Order: sequence, then C-alpha cells, then structure tokens
Amino acid sequence: MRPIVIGVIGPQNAGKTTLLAAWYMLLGRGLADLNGKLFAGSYTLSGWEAVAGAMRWSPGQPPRFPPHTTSRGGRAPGLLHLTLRDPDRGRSADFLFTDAPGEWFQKWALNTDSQEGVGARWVSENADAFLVVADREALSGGSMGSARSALQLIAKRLGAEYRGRPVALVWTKADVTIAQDMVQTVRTAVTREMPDAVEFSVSVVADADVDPLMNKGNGLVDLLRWAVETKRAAVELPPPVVSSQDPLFIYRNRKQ
Ligand SMILES: Nc1nc2c(ncn2[C@@H]2O[C@H](COP(=O)(O)OP(=O)(O)OP(=O)(O)O)[C@@H](O)[C@H]2O)c(=O)[nH]1
Ligand SMILES: [Mg+2]
Repeated sequence: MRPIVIGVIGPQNAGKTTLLAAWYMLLGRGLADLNGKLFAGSYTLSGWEAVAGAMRWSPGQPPRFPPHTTSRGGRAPGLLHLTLRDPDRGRSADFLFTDAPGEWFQKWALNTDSQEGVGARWVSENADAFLVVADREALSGGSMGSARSALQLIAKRLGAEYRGRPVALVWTKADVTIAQDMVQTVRTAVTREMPDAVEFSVSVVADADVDPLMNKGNGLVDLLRWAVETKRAAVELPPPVVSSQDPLFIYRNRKQ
C-alpha cells in the first residue's frame, strides 16, 4: 500500500527539519506515546540519523539544531519513512514525512509553476495531510513583516491547492513570545483559506522544571499523534464524461 505522505510546509528557518529530528529522537527514546502504535522500522534510517544527528538532544544539554536544508538544485523533497505498528489491531501503516527547503515553498507560494518551487509543488500535489509551519521567532523579530507576508502567501497558495485534505497550522518555537495580534493575523490567513485547519504549538525547548532525561519538548508528541492518525485521501475519480446520448449518464445527472 502506498505510504501516507505528510507534507511539512513553511518558510526558510521555520523549524521544519528540527520538528522531524525531534520526533525521531522521541521515538528512539520511547517517549512518544502514539495511542499504542509502535515504531516498527524505517527505510530511511540514515536520513533520520542525518537530521537528528546534528541535533544531539542529549540529557542535560540544551538542544542543538540540524543544518539548514539545502536545495542543491534538487527537484524532489527529502522523504523520511516510518512504519508504525498497532499491535492490538495487528496492522501497520507507513508514513513519509517531507523535508524540503523553505525557499522552495516561498518560490511556489509566489508562482505554483516556478522552476525553483517544483519540489514544493510535488509536496502540494502528493501529501495526504499538511503541516503549515509558522515560526514564532520570525513572526516576533525584526523581520516580522516579511515573515508574515511569506506565511500569508503560503496559506493562499495551499488554500488554492489543498482540495480539502487535512491541514494543521503548527506554531514552532513555542518558547518564544509573540504578539497576540500577530497570532490572530496568521491564524486568519490560514483559516480563511482552509477553514478546517487545526492548530498545534511545538517547541524542542522543555520547561525548566522538566527532568532532562524525560525531556519531550512541548507539544511534539501531540502533533505526531495527529499526523499519524491521517487517513489516506480518498481516491479521486475523474469527473464523469457526460453524454446526453447515454441513458446511464442522464440518469446520473438527474440524481446529482
Ligand atoms: N527557540 C527555538 N528555536 C528553534 C526551535 N526549533 C528550531 N529552532 C531554531 O530554528 C532554526 C531553524 O530550524 P530548522 O529546523 O533548520 O528550520 P527549517 O524549517 O528546516 O529551515 P530550512 O531547512 O532552511 O527551510 C534552528 O537552527 C534553531 O535555531 C525551538 O523549538 N525553539
Ligand atoms: Mg530544513
């Protein structure tokens, strides 16, 4: 069966790769409770190791971060694979998480046919669910105006292309304080285009009173749980070719 593709969308430096790396580390340390679903393997272990290795989120250490995802002129996003098994139901499910450079999404947001954004377009076309990443640090810093515009453009583009697939608005760097009116502006930009979008806040920085050995960051497991509950988008049948000569289609038209 085709794996379920989770598209992680957001501008440069938004925290996309960090999110994936943190999930891998939580799974590896057995700290991600996914309603009984268990990590059962990956075809891309070296890919996960590459994103997580740089992070080295070891006990007692503040988190370090993976390097900026480079585009290297590539046309397809990095895909990180995960098999989860549900022992109660004796079933497993395969997931692919996209890890693409933020520049691609910025190019695609401006022009869906952009050559530099072709990998972002792949994500838009193929994902079964989307995480739209809003960077609280960028949205509260010196360039908050351009960060806001970048996100508004992404929301508009995805809104035109998502065709009702599940969307989560994900606030990253939840440890950073952001003005409430900025939150509202971005939220409105997303929900105007995608009214069913749900919201999550995540951070790899744990609260000060948490035992470092048990550091799960904040909100990361909740979001992963949501992502792995995604059902495959229903198969889309092409619209029926309507022919007035054909009684079956006339009948179908009347019923519609
Ligand atoms: N304070 C804080 N900073 C974070 C957090 N997560 C990520 N960062 C910072 O955000 C930077 C960028 O994170 P990445 O995960 O590389 O961002 P990205 O979206 O993959 O960026 P591109 O690959 O360039 O598109 C990191 O180097 C960290 O400095 C967080 O939870 N809290
Ligand atoms: Mg990245």
